[in-house]
Amino acid sequence: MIADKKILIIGAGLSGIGAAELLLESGASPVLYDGNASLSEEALREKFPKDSRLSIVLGELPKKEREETEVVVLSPGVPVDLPLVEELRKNGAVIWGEVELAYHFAKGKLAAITGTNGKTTTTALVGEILRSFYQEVFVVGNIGNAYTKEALRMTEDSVTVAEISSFQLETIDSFHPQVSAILNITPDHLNRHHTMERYISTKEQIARNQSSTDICVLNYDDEETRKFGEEVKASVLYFSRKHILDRGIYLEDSSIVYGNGEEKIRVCDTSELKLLGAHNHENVMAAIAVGIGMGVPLTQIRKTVKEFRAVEHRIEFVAEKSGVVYYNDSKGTNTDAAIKAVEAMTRPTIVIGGGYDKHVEFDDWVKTFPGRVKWLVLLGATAQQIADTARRSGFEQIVFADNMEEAVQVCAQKAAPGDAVLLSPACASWGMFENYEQRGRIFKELVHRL
Ligand code: UMA
Repeated sequence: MIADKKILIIGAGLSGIGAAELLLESGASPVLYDGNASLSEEALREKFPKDSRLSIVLGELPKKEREETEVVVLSPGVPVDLPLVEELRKNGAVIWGEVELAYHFAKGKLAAITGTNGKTTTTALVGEILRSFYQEVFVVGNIGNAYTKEALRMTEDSVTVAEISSFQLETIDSFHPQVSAILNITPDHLNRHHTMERYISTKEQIARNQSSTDICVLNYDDEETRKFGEEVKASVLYFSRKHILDRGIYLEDSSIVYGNGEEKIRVCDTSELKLLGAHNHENVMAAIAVGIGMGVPLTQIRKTVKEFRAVEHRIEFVAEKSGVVYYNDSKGTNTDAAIKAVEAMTRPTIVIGGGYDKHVEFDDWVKTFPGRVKWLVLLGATAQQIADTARRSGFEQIVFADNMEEAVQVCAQKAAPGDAVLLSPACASWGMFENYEQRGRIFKELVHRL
């Protein structure tokens, strides 16, 4: 019985608090521990009902807990090779991740999605696909909603989609989704996983408990995940942007097609999607595959993918005004993300850029402008630097704006029907806004007022 165990939760963030709530509700008396001594114990305690049987420890973990703990629940941000974790393991404690703990209490059908890029968008879209068909849907995990927070509310009729990071996969044991997906694997988080081999094998853990009656969705265009398809026990459903598949979801010209081994069924055309960019077409194909795996009829899937408007602030469709389409990519806080956004544009585009100065170069971003960007509207501390970089590469169509309101006005004047306006600043928002969310919301409000 979990209630009788001596349980130590490490990390008092979203995961740790979710885990503590779940354990308290299940009758356990856990210790919530965080290495950061400057956290406020009072503020933490306020998150729980009065008289909770919860101990809170901050800073140094006393010897008693080091020796007596039987189960450790790790937050994903806590490395498994931390000396404290090693010591607890040596003293006989079982180490579970927060996801593993949640899984023990969760009920119903489960889809789990991992990958280096696109996890959040794909998970959010799968959530919508599930909602179009099932009554009781949960969207949990790395997306920002701790799995443990929801697990006790689930019933046998629930369907859940979980975004699962490589950190969370390091500490699973019996976690067993009926449908798993690995979207892609490129180098990331190597400071934590140390080698690319370890990172890859960690991602592959998502399918470790699956059997032939389960489904594993994999990217056929990614060498690592394609190879993995040959060894996995689950039945593989590939998706591909570059190859026609007998069985799987693929792109043929601009159509997304589902091949079920017998016939080819057209799902939709990429021009019907509100999600833009090749990377998003992959996310949509993966979500369709997961939806099929979870038993959602194609009619519902088709309708949902066409309506889905992206996660807020990530090349999010805002509105069409006088034939001009406005996109909010306020999450484009670095040049890599801003490049993806520019490359995703299918219309002549006016870009709003600039912001907080992180002392980076903008050359790679500016190089993507020819043939795509007609005007660049600049604001914030980096405006002059970006303008200089653009001019050096021969791009002269630049306007400076003092604030977002002026920037949106300039865009509306310069844009012709058939154009797009894209807020994708390649910079953080600080100095003018509290955060990128506020920047994006102000932009959207101004667009709606046009
Ligand atoms: N802490 C310690 N000791 C350590 C490390 C951390 O005590 O050695 C403490 C910190 O002081 C802090 C707490 O742990 O108080 C934070 O725990 P955490 O970093 O695991 O963060 P959570 O708030 O629990 O959020 C986590 C995910 N964060 C990470 O994986 C870093 C969230 O993903 C996720 O939404 C949430 O659980 C709910 O499932 C965020 C993320 O950045 C979005 N994920 C990475 C990514 O997407 O690249 C993996």
